[in-house]
Amino acid sequence: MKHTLLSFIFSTAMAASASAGATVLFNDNFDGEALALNASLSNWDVSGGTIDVIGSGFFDFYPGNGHYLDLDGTTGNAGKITTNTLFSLTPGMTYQLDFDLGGSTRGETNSVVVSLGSYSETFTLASGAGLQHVTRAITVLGSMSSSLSFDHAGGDNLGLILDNVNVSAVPEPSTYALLLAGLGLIGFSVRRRTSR
Ligand SMILES: [Ca+2]
Ligand SMILES: [Ca+2]
Repeated sequence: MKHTLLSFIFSTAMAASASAGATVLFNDNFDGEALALNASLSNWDVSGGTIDVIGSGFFDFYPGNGHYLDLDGTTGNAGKITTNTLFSLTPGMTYQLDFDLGGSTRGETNSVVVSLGSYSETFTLASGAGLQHVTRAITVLGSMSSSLSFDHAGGDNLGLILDNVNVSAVPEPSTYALLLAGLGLIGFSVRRRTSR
């Protein structure tokens, strides 16, 4: 009985932390963007070159993914895309960055630099690398405002494929630990009262 109550409290706490968990700050699957070479985007600024919006019916290198980006457009100069959203990054939160990145499928290796806050990482994919899901957990030491960017190298009009970009905020595990410790104390006092 006591154990059942405690495990109920524990599972409730876990469920609460899971549902209260991730807050989506940004999501773009590019399906709402019109198919076009050297396109502009609703949620991103394009600079330093161009990108193409391709997909179903128009250079569909990865069928079944709606519309997506070729990060090296058709002007011989690869683009850099930067979110219009400026993220307020604060310590105590983990920012989860997710995106799908694919090889160009057209015979060459490409690389892109992905940046958010103090996080920066270069991804290099061979032509046939396939569409890969990337997940990164990003923490910050001090509060800062930052946009998210993908900066593609080169400029031969054949670039990496980008789709399904998502940024979520998740409370750090230490926050959960405090929550669980608090609920554990409640469980303990309930148990003492029950045994009296
Ligand atoms: Ca898509
Ligand atoms: Ca290329």
